[in-house]
Amino acid sequence: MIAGRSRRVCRFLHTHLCTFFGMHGIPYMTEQSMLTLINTNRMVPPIAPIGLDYVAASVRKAGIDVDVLDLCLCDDPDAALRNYFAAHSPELVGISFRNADDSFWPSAEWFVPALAETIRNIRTLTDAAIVLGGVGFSIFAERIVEHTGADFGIRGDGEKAVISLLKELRRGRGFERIDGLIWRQACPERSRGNGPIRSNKPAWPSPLSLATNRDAINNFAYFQRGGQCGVETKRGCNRCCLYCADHLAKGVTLRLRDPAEVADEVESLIGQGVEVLHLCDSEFNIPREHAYAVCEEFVRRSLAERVRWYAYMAVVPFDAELALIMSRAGCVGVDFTGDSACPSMLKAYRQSHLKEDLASAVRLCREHGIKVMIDLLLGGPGETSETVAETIDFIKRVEPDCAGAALGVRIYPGTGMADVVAGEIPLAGDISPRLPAGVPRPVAGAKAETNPNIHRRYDGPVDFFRPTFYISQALGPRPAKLVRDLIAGDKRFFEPMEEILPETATTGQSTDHNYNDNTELVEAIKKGARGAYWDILHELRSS
Ligand code: B12
Repeated sequence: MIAGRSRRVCRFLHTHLCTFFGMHGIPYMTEQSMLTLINTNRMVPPIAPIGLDYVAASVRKAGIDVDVLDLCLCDDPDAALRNYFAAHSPELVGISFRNADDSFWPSAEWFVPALAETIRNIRTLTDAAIVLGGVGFSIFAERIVEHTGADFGIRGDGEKAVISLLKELRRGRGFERIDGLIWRQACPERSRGNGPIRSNKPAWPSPLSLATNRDAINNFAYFQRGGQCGVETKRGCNRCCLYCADHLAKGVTLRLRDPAEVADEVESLIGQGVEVLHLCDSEFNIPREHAYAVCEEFVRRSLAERVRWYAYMAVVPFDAELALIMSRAGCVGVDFTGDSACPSMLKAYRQSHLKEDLASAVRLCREHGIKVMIDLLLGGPGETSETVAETIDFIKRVEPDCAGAALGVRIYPGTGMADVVAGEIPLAGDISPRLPAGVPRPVAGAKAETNPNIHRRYDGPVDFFRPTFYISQALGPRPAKLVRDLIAGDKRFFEPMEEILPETATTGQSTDHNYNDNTELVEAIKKGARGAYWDILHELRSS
């Protein structure tokens, strides 16, 4: 058995050889590793499994052997799994599940069945217990454990929880002690996985400090194939947007990283050849002071000379001072959570910005050489053709580089949207839909199946575990056509895909910004494009 650092180097080489060569034909000796982490996200363009990178680093730091099997960079994932488990017998297999679905209407692709299939496959190859984690997993934790037959899941941060799980598997099996753990109570008369599911409180440790080496996955391959890599400056979000599920996965307490630690990590990625980053914070500028401090540290180390970066941001707080330091720190693009430019819709979505703030955010970005995208969320509770028109007209006048006109709000359990649909909180008077004549009005407390605002691609009872969307009925029978007509060919907008027309059984031209299997992006990145996907698509359209 190879030990210590040399073993880790071998593991690193092994992982990278596997990911480069699809694990075919590589001779293995049977080895005992404690933990094998598997990335199952094969969506293209590929996004690096940053969560696994952090978890693997933490486990290694605790002196535990860990392998990373990255199915995204393998040509044949089934063969990769077969070859790997023919040669390795880990004690625990950890599977990262980033996206439970693509959260995009009308594609509404659900990835849980494929995860269940992968788990069935792994069960035929190893007796190791299986633990799930990841942001998509954390949103639906118990349901996914139940649906896939996994032994365990970790809701929230995986770094410490997975180490505790390994320890408890070996000694006490005191599973109730492990924060974040979803587990099955022992059920002696039955075999694996049939006991009742128990959930511990989520794993959101504070203060937050992470390893900065970022060398457990092949970040450079992701940079080449995915055009960017990620870094987090904090975890958690203290906002309460009506539709957002971030609090389920990351918690509502802002857990800030030391700016020097963030900068160390950026330097590690630069050292691996990564030149473009996308911050993985829900909103970089919340809190503003922390964003400012991170930028100050980047400026102090002159990082802008070596890396450029993009961020998701709330529209407020944002001011000239922050815009200036962001641009000096290497920020080249911001995607703002605009949602709408109509006051009643901003209120419905529980946003604290005004439409004037959107105008100011775009102007500040322009003045500081930062490209700007505004993400809109059309079709929410109370949306009418007038409110959509008001938003689109305003955005056209404000002139961002681009705007994402997403139509349809993914309804997540445990969010304000789910409450709206359940009729548990009545719609406020001023956001009640002004429905056209003859359109049935949703009744508070009415069954979801009869709610005319709900859109889905599955049969049976409405279940928010599956991709389920809200599009205000007031937008009429062809809401995407309505939105596209209002956009009227303005190339700055990413439009919703037009409804399937019964007479032709075809869909309209897609000019949307769904990054799920987006071949336009894949081709552009192959030819050398780098950056946030909206920026790459924008460049393609303007050239
Ligand atoms: C940044 C971001 C992006 C960026 C990514 C940039 C980059 N270079 O990384 C971009 C814009 C490209 C993007 C694209 C998409 N995204 Co996105 N994105 C995010 C965001 C804000 C952060 C994700 C992230 O990296 N977090 C940081 C890492 C460290 O956290 P983590 O993955 O959760 O890992 C931790 C734990 O989960 C756990 N863990 C992870 N793996 C494992 C494994 C084991 C075994 C264990 C025990 C624990 C564990 O430990 C980790 C460390 O603590 C999240 C929302 C959020 N706040 O998380 C949405 C989010 C993940 N995205 C989402 C979606 C839907 C998408 C798209 C599918 C959208 C689309 N249709 O185009 C694409 C998919 C792209 C792809 N190829 O996968 C959804 C997924 C929701 C769902 N239904 O599952 C989210 C949650 C946003 C939302 N609420 O809608 N995204």
